[in-house]
Amino acid sequence: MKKLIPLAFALATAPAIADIHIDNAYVRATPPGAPNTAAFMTIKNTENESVKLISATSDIARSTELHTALKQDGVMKMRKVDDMSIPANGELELKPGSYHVMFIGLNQPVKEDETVMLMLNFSDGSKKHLEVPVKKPMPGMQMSHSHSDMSKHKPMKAKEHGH
Ligand SMILES: [Cu+2]
Repeated sequence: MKKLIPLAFALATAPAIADIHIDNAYVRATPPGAPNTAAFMTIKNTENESVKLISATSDIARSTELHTALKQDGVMKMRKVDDMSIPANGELELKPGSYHVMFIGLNQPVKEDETVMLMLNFSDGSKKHLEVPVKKPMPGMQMSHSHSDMSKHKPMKAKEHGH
């Protein structure tokens, strides 16, 4: 019990506003008629205390939720979570097959090269207002790493110099 007192005191007197950075954020483009999509990003916390992402809001969909995905009996399933914890001096990667921000009930298709406004709310009271670019999902991205390796080595020889 004794250890809890100094911590509570510290929190009450000096609320730490975590230093949070968002990298590589994107929203997955949808085909026409798709009801849902998701946003992915890396959330970096450079403070000495962990911080939680507690909610997200946007106006592109009926609701914006925090989700994770896990494999159950060989099937990928999504589940709503109350929050996502970003460790002290660490990062949390939101990526396909793992944590993501879910947009449910899209008001309109989300097209490549558009920008989605997204607000992230953190447990320390801070907010991040993001303008997230929309990108097409890379084919085979989740299937195999060898595909993405190959894309780095585009066959330059395929185009011959005519003269
Ligand atoms: Cu989801």
